[in-house]
Amino acid sequence: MNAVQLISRDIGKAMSVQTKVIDYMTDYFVKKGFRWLLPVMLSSITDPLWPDPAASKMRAPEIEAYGAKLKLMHSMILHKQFAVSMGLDKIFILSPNIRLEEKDRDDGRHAYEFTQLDFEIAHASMDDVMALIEELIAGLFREAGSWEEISRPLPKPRKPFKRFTLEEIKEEFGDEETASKEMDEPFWITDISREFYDREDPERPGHFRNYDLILPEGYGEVSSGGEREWEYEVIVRKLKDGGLSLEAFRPYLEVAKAGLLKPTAGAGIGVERLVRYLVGAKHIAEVQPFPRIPGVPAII
Ligand code: ASN
Repeated sequence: MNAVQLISRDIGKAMSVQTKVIDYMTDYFVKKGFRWLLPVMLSSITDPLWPDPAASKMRAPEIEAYGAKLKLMHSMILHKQFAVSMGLDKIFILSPNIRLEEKDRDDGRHAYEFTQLDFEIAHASMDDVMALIEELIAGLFREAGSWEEISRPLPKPRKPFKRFTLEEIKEEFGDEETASKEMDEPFWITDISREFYDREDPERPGHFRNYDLILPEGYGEVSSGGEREWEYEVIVRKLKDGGLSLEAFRPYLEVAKAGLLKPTAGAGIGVERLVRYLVGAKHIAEVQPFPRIPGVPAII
C-alpha cells in the first residue's frame, strides 16, 4: 500500500464508532468521579512489559533530551501509581503507548502505536475493578447495538462475566486464542504470572491478583489489569527475580522506599481493539487511519 491508497480507504464508519466509544467510556469514568489526567509520553521510567511469558522482550526506545535519556511510554502503569500517591484516588488517562513488537506479533490485534484508556483506583480490589469493567462493557455493547454503523449482532453479556484462571484455560481450551474463538461472550482470565507490579497473592504465593478481559470470536484480549504491589521490599525482590535493573526504576524505588505507594488496582482498555471488535474488522490496521503494524514501517 502507498500513501495514496492509504488515504483512499473508507475509514469513516470506524472513526464514527471510535468517537462514540471514547465518548461513552470517558463519560462513564467522569460520572463515577474519576479525574481525567493528560498522557505522559516521555519519561525516565516506563513499564518494562517484562517478565511476561505472553510478551516479547522489548526495550522502550529512548531519546536524548536535556542531557538525559527519556523513554517512550510503554504504558503509564508506574505514573498511575504515582498519581494515586499524589492523592488522586480515582484517575484515568487516554494514554498513547509505543511498543515496538516483533514482526511475528502481527496477528491483527497488535499495533506498535495505540491508545489505551488506562485507570487506577486507590484501595480497590480486583473484584471492584472487574465489576466496573463489566458494567462498562455490558452498557457499551447494549448502546452500540443501536448505532447505525454497527451491522453485526453483538452479545448482551450477563454479569458477572465468566472467570477462568490461566491454568483452567489451558486445561479446558488449550490456550487463550482457542478459548476466545470458542466463547460467545467476553470472559476473564485471572492469575497470570507477569510484570512485577501486579500483586502476588500474599496468602497463595505463586498466584496473582490480576485479570485480562478476553473478547469472543477470536478477537482476544481487550483489557488487562491487576491489584498492585506497593511494598518496597516486595518490589525489589520481584524486579531482581525478573532480571530487571534496579537503576532503571530509581525514581519509582525512591517513592516506594519512602512508603508513598498505596495499595491500588486498575486496568487499561485498548481503544482500537474495542473498535475493531465492534465493527467486526479483521485487522486492527482497518481501524487505524495511520496503521502501525509490527514489522511494517509507517507509510505516513
Ligand atoms: N494498563 C495495564 C494495567 O493497568 C498495564 C499495561 O498496559 N501493560 O495493568
